[in-house]
Amino acid sequence: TLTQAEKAAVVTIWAKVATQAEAIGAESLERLFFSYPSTKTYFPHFDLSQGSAHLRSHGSKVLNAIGEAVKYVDDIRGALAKLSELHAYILRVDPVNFKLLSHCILCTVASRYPNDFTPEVHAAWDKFLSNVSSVLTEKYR
Ligand code: ZNH
Repeated sequence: TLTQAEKAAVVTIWAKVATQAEAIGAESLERLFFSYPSTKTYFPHFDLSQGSAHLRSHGSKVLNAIGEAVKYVDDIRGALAKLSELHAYILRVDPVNFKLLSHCILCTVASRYPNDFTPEVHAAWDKFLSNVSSVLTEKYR
């Protein structure tokens, strides 16, 4: 779990990210598919070209879910319960991919807000994304 200081850091960086959620979500996905091409296999039905409508709408869904986790940071499990079932039972995304996407989200945020991305914010954001990933992968069996 996050300390009070870590929660505060997450809320602060999220306030900036939320204003650009669609663009940041889309860029994170572009980075994911470009750096880790095997992740594209989950999206055969998407147009994955840079800036596509699919990337923007899916990117904004992913970031909105992260926003819910920020809002309910003390109950991420409850906030993301439905998504957790979706990823485990229906989508069956290999859990390793969550680390890759988290890394790409981290890079995107760092490159867009270099001055805000202090070591403390980096550490808190990384830990927070890792908590989100744990929740989304815990229903696997
Ligand atoms: Zn996921 C979907 C979130 C990760 C794959 N996702 C989804 C959605 C959301 C999400 C919100 C929508 C749902 C509905 O519609 O209902 N994810 C998310 C998050 C994360 C994720 C938050 C982390 C952080 N995913 C992921 C990964 C992968 C995925 C890693 C792989 C690679 N997802 C997916 C898919 C889908 C989803 C495939 C479906 C899409 C469509 O639309 O079809």
